[in-house]
Amino acid sequence: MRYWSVLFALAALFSIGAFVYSPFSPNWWLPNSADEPYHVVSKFGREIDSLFLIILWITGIVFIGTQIALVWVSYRYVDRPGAVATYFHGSQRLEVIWTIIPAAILVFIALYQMGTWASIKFRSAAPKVQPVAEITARQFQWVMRYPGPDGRLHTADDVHLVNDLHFVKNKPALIYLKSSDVLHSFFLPQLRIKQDAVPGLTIPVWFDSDRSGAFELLCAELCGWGHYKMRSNVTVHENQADYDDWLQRKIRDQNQSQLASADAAQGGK
Ligand SMILES: [Cu+2]
Repeated sequence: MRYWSVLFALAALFSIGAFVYSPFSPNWWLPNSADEPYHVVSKFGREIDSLFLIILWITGIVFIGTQIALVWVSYRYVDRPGAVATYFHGSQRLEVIWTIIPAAILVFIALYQMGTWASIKFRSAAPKVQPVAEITARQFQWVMRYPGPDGRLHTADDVHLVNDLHFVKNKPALIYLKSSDVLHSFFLPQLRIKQDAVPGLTIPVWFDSDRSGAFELLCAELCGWGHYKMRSNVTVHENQADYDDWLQRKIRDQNQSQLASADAAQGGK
């Protein structure tokens, strides 16, 4: 029955088409900002994407090769009357070859990605800047603590917000990530940043954006029934003055609500 080889060929053609198409359509398989689908907005984003593409090329070429072999073998060695199957134990040489080639590819990827990994994850690579905020994940929100006018965290003038991350364009942003209950994962898809939030640990995370605008922060670790509620806003400000304006407004709001609650505690006088 050669029909099977035709069926395999169709499935292979469809998948190979998807492989060939994907590098030319980043918006199809990589999260980019909605209004500029081809523009990766961060330095790490570009590095991560080039790693994705290299892996896509390697797996794509191997995939195309194995699919062609699969279709050819199922076509060429179809069951025919009178054809007798032969059995053999295996080929040591073949096994050595198909072990060494993937191992070499894995070693290449492991070495090739080291620089990117180091610049995103090694603490020695963290930018020497004041943190933008301390972010504590909890079921089910991101509690964000921004340094107030004194520029320092954990002082009386800190600004407390929920699900609202702000930082400035073209400047390295550093946050301290915590969790107060279970594992969460701090995920900035358009910036290609992902870091687990681990109870008991304070983990520095840094990133940048060369484009101002609105992006997303998600939790990428299924952390309970309300996991989806951790989708949050990210705002990248055009410049420091813009950011300072925003923070001033938040400080005013916070002071007002504190006054209001103090007022209410005193019986509304
Ligand atoms: Cu979560």
